[in-house]
Amino acid sequence: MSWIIYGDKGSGAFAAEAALAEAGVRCDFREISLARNEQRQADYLAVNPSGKIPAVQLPEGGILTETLAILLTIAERYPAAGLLPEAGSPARAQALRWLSFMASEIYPIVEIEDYPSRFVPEGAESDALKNKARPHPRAPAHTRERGGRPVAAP
Ligand SMILES: N[C@@H](CCC(=O)N[C@@H](CS)C(=O)NCC(=O)O)C(=O)O
Repeated sequence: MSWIIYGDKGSGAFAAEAALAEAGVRCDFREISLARNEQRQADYLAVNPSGKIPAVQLPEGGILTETLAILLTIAERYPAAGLLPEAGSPARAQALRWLSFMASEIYPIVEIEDYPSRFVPEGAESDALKNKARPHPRAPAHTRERGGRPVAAP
């Protein structure tokens, strides 16, 4: 069996797809359309009850969700691909920091921007929240790059 990625084009599922491609591993892609709200439909909720993409089906069977867990699992299973720096190294620590930052700081704000009416009443308040949330994950001041490298800790 091969990996199956449940995701949508232009969504955060790209990370799992990119990691498998970097590792040279074949996968099948099952499209779950966010525009059609398919992530909230019963057949997908049976795959991932949290109603989020991505989810992956592992080659041996079984579903894995949460991008951070998916990426670490891919890196662990295909060490020859060198997706993460050497275990125990300072570079590994920094890579884990950025992965954690993505999962804990950026992803939750994407939900606020994409679905503000889940947090405040629809209308002016939800538009204002969307606008407030938008710049944060795209260009947070503390992660702005200088010379192509991050200059500050999250
Ligand atoms: N904690 C999840 C978050 C995933 C997530 O927020 N995915 C977005 C798409 S990029 C999603 O499924 N949004 C649909 C929704 O919230 O209804 C992860 O790290 O994988």
